[in-house]
Amino acid sequence: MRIDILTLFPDMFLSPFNESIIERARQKQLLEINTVNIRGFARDKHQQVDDYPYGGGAGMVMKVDVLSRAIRSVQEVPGRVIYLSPQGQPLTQEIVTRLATEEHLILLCGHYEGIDERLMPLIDEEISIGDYVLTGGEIGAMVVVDAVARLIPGVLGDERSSQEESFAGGLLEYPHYTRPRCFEEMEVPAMLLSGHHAEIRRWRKKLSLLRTLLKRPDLLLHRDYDQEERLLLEQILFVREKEKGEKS
Ligand code: 4GX
Repeated sequence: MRIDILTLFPDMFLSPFNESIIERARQKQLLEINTVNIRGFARDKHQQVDDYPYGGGAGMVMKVDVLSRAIRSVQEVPGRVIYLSPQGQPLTQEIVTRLATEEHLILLCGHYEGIDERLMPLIDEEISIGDYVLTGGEIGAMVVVDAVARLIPGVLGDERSSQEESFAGGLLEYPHYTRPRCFEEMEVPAMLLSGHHAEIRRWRKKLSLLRTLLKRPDLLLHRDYDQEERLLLEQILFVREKEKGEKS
């Protein structure tokens, strides 16, 4: 997958993309990331990339001619152009999964009051990373790259881990434990030491459901449940007295 990032601040991406899993994905050529400095497409002597808004008002607007040249410069291979903005579709794992199937993404990072509206025909999709206001689109672009990259086959060491985690199944993750067995009087749950793999799997699923119910009940509303999940939820919601304390 190729990702081009159009930005006024390419240096902001240096450490996030030159460390850890993203760096390894680039080394392995599973992912090609290019940062493109928008200022390089300004033509006047001051290299101006923004200007005063028509009609007046505070702040500056990014220039449509400069931005369109920047976008077209990376379109020798057509790519999906995404503008990071609070007005976009809120980013979800579903959107991330769809973006991960693209061969070429072009992420446009805006600053100031945003971009000239006439750039919109060149933009395929507007995405927001959440309902809050950032100083620019760069951190949003990093979030998109990070979430998409880990779904590219070969990027995570263990192929199962991207699917087993949070949200992949629409549920939060079950709790994890590692050594020592006892820390400040807190024991690792006995179930995990039992060696009964089928029961451990069920126990984890039940705790995923319980945790989602307590922390993110909104995630449970529009979800399809299989037979096992219905049973586990029923157990969670209607534990009868005599069943308390029994292994469940
Ligand atoms: N999720 N920002 C975009 C410029 C801007 C201002 C107004 C359109 C209209 C953001 C977010 C975000 C800050 C990026 C403002 N664009 N990006 N920028 N939330 O807050 O992605």
